[in-house]
Amino acid sequence: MEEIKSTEEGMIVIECARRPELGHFEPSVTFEQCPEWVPFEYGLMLKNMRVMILGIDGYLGWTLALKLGKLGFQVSGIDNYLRRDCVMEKGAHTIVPIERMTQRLHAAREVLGFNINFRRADIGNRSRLKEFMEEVKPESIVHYAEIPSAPYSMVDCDHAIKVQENNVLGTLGLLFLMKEVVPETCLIKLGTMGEYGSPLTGRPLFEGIFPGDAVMKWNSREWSLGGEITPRDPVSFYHVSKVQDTFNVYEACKYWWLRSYDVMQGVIYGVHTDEMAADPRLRTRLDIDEWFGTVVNRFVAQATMGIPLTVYGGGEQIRGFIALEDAMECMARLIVSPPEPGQYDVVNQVSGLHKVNVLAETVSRVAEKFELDPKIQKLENPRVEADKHPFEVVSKKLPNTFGFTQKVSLEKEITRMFELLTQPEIKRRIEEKAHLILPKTRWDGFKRESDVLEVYEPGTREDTGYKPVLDT
Ligand code: USQ
Repeated sequence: MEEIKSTEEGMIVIECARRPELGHFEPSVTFEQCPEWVPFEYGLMLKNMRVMILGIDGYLGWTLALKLGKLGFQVSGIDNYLRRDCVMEKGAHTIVPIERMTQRLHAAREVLGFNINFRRADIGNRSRLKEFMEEVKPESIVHYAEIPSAPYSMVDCDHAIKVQENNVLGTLGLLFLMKEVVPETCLIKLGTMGEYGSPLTGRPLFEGIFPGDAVMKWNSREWSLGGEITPRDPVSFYHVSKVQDTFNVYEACKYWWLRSYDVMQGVIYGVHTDEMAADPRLRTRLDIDEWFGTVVNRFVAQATMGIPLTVYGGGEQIRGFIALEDAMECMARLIVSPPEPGQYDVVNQVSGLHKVNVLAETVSRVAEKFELDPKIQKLENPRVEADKHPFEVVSKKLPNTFGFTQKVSLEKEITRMFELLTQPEIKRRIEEKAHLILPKTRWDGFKRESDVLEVYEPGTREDTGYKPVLDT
């Protein structure tokens, strides 16, 4: 945030680019002595740093807003309630009831003691977003304003177009706005591990860009791959939208010297952060329907209601996962350490790799502590995805560069979920939408419910397959 300038006398002084009224600093002032930087839970942060969250009303956006507010950031955000609308359109609802935004803001003020500067706006409404950006002058922008569902994007042509239009064009417009209004601000863009697919060769999933010493060999010749974007093999039209975003963000950094972290996030699960636990009005949404529910969240809801856990296909497919609370910590750590101007950097944000059928076993084991006795059902896979495949994920930057270590184990977060989901009001809300659990959206375009291949008791299958590798 400091600018080095030469004075007329030829002396080097440092001016605070953030608050020029502070005047020039002594060049000998160390980073730790700078009054603009203050210690916080994860090191040093820019005092009252202004962070704008696009998509602040969503599962992640709201959770992050509360976390950042509590840590002392000045939080602003926009949302057009698209997530609420898409879920409603499918006849579903969040099983954890959430307040309207005005109530949420009020509760954050009353219970946690900070204000969030909210504006109802669509990311596609560039004049409105521009006005808000000019007013707030965010020092970091977290971009969650996308439709986050693979199955929703596969419903039909209209849904595929809606997802790609919202996600790809929204991000592209945002990049132009940032160039115009806040070119020094870091864009923290939510990508996804699903951009990489699951290469059958076993090639490691590097952090978006090949390491310097990677080489390609062919026909007795050899080339360096270092610094090039790694191959992408998206697994739905939604994941394709994320790949398109990747290239648009990468280009914008190249052309205009914008800076960005592209966060390749694994599947997030869970309900807990300390801030949300402070008051029921502060909770974030939790979806369990076939379109917006992700696998762990769905399994816990199913186990709560005695519905056999819906493992798609053989259940041998492996994905990267991270608990909500850990994912939010990663975001806070990235926000305070922006990349250099012009730098496009990628982090793989996962804390564990799991096979889907093993997840089902884990949820079942924890369920026993709540006197639940779920079964597991294997369904014909509605998706087109590799069932058996190797999976080696490189995720070194968050632990090694940003100091992140996993705090929440899978079992711990599943336990917290059962504590919440077994409450009568929430059970009632799951019950109301139980007919939306079995998948009817298929990647082959036909609309029909998947056949049940088998139903079995947890603990009766031996796991003999490939062991995933997380290289940290
Ligand atoms: N699956 C089941 N049973 C279910 C639901 C899912 O076996 O009832 C399987 C799927 O076949 C898939 C895996 O679980 O192999 C993960 O599916 P998911 O629905 O939990 O997650 P996915 O569609 O991959 O997308 C989710 C979020 C998305 C995020 C992505 C991260 O919706 O926003 O980008 O996770 S990742 O998967 O790493 O790309």
